[in-house]
Amino acid sequence: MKHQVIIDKILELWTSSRSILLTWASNLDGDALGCLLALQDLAAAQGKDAVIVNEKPLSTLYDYLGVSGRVLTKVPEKQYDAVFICDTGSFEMLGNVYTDNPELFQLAPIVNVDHHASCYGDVCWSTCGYENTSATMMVARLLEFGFGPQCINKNMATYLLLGLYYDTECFRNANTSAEGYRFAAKMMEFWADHNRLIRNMYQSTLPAYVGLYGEVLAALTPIRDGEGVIGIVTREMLDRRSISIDSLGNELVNDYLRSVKAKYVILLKETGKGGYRMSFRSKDEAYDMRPLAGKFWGGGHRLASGAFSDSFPLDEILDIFKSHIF
Ligand SMILES: [Mn+2]
Repeated sequence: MKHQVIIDKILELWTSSRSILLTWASNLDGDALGCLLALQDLAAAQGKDAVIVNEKPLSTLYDYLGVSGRVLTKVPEKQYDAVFICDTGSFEMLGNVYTDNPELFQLAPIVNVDHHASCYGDVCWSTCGYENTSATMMVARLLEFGFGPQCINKNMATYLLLGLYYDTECFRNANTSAEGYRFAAKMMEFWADHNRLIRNMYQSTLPAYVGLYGEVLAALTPIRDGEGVIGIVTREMLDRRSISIDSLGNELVNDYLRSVKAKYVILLKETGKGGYRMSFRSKDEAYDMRPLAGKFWGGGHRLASGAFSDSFPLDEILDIFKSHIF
């Protein structure tokens, strides 16, 4: 289906719905969150009732937005005319929100807005490629086309810009595109609060976390003369600082570890049960992180992948990394 036909269908469904469920996969993902907050604000302005639900409470990383009360962890029992899912690859990724509400997902029309190649839902608008660097760019297009640019107020523009900054790491990763810059310029014209986003996304690390990052960075394990480096967050480091693993986000791997001169970096985070969460970041297309993540049944993108293991001890994991040939 042509994009415009799908956009028309989505707008038709939005317009005819009074009660809407908005949901997404990861409570960390600022792009999905930006989409849903903007849609909820639009719904409120139009006298609709839209609720945002995630299986987990919103990460404290977003405290600065003052919206944690808007994200529920259980779907309120009532009639829904439509379900909008943003930036999420499959129903299964919704976790409890999906598994606890089988009837809702069977009966209500499902709209899937995603900038990855996903295919599910009654109306699926999924585009991958340079033209949609973030899902918020798609939502902005829906809002502008359906209700005119004047429907995007300062808060909504800030939420939409958050999505772009989250997915491009503020124009620093391979998702960065000319369209992304144009979109950011447009959101700035709508008075998006760029300073607030930058201050809170990149300049608000608590001293205990900076201390943890310093300890990790001071003890890096090089692979093949520094071709790659591994950073390790141990359970003990976290416990000593009363830092929970869930509060870490991607800051350490994206902003600090990746600043080290190497082709690729790997971060291991030890969980309470002796398992390891793994993040892989490449800075060179020739270093595809997916096969390495695949050795631990993980996956993702060429330049950014993830995995989890609770079946290998640390020394075996390090041996697997060191013996991998790209
Ligand atoms: Mn996204």
